Amino acid sequence: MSLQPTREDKFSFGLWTIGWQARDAFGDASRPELDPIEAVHKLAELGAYGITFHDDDLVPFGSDAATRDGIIAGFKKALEETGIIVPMVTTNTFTHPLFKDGAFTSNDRSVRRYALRKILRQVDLAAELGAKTFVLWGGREGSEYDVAKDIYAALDRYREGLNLLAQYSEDKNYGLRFAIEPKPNEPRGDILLPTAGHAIAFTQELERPELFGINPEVGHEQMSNLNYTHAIAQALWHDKLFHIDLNGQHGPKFDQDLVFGHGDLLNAFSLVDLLENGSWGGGRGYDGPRHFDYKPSRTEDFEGVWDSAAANMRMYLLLKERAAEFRADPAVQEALAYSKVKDLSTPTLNPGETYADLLNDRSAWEDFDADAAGAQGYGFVKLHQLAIDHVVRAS
Ligand code: GLT
Ligand code: MN
Ligand code: MN
Repeated sequence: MSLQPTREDKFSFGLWTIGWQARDAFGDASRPELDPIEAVHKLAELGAYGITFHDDDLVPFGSDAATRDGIIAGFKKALEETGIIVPMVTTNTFTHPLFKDGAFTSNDRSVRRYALRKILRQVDLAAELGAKTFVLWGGREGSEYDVAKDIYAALDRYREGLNLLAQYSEDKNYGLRFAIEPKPNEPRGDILLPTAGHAIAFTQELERPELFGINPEVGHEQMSNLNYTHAIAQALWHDKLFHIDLNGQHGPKFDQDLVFGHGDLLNAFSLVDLLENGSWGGGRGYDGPRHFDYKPSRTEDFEGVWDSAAANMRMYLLLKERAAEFRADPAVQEALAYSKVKDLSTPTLNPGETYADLLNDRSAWEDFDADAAGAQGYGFVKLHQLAIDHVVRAS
């Protein structure tokens, strides 16, 4: 298996990732601006297939129509020259001070109306560039003070806004699918739809739930101390994994946006195994873009930026290779059987069996040796060690 990325690997990067100038709450930018055209060419050279962006990443906020048209034309030319595609776009509803209390859910109705206009304009550009997915990260939708936000009303307004986007996209035959990106906090003290589970539940309340899924980010779930692989498995199970943001995080702290796999490596391994190979029982994997949403560390110059971009793809391919070897290993198959991992796919009732049949089955209760079952080990540690042996290539 080659560790050289190709278009078939479907690796994509946000323009705001490699273009991050490393301005943070405590310090100024440590890198100059990156020209989006150069970003497209460089990503193509490194083996990526896609680039994604917020409206304002490409066209600075407040640009006039002629400037906007010129920038978009230049960007399209770079896409044509390189073959790089735009699988997803999103809108910036968090940087400008006007969004300090949110966009869809700002207490100020005029801000909510302006936000809808800004997002609809980006929906048009999404369609123009052939994007399939529209991501919605509501980083400013939330509060610091419980008494200052009516959460019922905020969810009503969120729903109203998302319903409008779906209706617009359908009326225009854009065929877009919308992916909500959960995050627990930062920049707001508490953000609405904080985890994958909250966001999935919310999609069920929309007029066209089938057009809405989620875009979970590794670090965002791990900031809540949740298991990212579990979140992705459940999103796949609900058919709601519309897009994915890969990066690295060291547990519950500020959002680190490290290179993929540079945080919890073993969780990254189980994730890649799931995305590539599906579940043990035959549940589907993921065939969409492998999108990296990371921040090249503030310590890096441009050489470090491109090294870190390449590192994301290398990490993914390394883990993909190790996952394939893990699955093919006879010792793993044996350990899996001992651990009864695949037995979980067998329905608990026989075909057509009713609760009356179950109640009549003496082997399930009267004759069942509960103590013997309780004494039996599962061998999970041995199985887990085999996974680690593959990750670190011990043999
Ligand atoms: C912002 C955020 C990311 C989101 C981006 C999409 S913007 O950088 O931290 O997690 O994916 O809006
Ligand atoms: Mn993040
Ligand atoms: Mn993200």
